[in-house]
Amino acid sequence: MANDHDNDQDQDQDIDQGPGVGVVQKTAPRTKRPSLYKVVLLNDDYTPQEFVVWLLQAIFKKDAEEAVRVMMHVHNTGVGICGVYTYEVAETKVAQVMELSRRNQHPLQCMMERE
Ligand code: TYC
Repeated sequence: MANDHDNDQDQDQDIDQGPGVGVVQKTAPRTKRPSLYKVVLLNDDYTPQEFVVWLLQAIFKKDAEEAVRVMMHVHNTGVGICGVYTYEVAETKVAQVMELSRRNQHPLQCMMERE
């Protein structure tokens, strides 16, 4: 990854060849950027707008204005992105949305999609 300064994590290995002698060998980078996943919200006719706005603030850390904007986008288009996260974070947020919706008896649906 010669031109990739963001992820330039080549590691040098010092091969032991006795006292005073060493060969520095460059190995391939062992780290990769994690895959990212969009968490998307689906529209329905029953979940109250206020609940969706509250959820976007509570789970996705949106401020009030952004939460209303995302909720209205989902309401008007059928689908919208709440955020982009690594796999485990996205999975946790989807589970939190589904559990809060279920507990409040709303049919709100949320899913994750590989970016
Ligand atoms: N369409 C819903 C209503 O008018 C509001 C809503 C918005 C529901 C976004 C779900 O993901 C959603 N009550």
